[in-house]
Amino acid sequence: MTSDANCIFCKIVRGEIPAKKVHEDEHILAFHDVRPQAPVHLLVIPKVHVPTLYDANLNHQEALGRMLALAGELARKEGAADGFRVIINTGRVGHQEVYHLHMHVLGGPEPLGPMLARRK
Ligand code: DGP
Repeated sequence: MTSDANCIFCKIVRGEIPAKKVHEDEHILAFHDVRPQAPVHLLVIPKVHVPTLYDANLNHQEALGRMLALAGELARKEGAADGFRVIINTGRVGHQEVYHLHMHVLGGPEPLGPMLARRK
């Protein structure tokens, strides 16, 4: 499996730095974001080192599918039972900070801010 020696999320996958894990299987890992921006703020990542969503391809479909397929279950389990958001920041314009593909799962219990809300 591809792993990057210096990547912070690869280090979490390898158990070299701690994380508050909420799910782990053969393909993916989910853990709490260290700088939460909502009452529920999880990061869901492929275990394999894929820098950005630009770099994803069909070899990654098992991991990417599991990331989405488990988002609702994990959000609900962690306290976001009435809705949540999924965000994948990508590249410079997308304000990506950590270059290991990751999906943010952000949830309430109360409604989140107006980002991407319909403008009146
Ligand atoms: P972004 O690349 O901008 O989509 O967001 C990266 C997120 O990763 C940011 O919300 C903070 C989080 N983060 C950075 N380093 C660590 C870490 O070592 N552990 C955890 N749990 N989260 C981290």
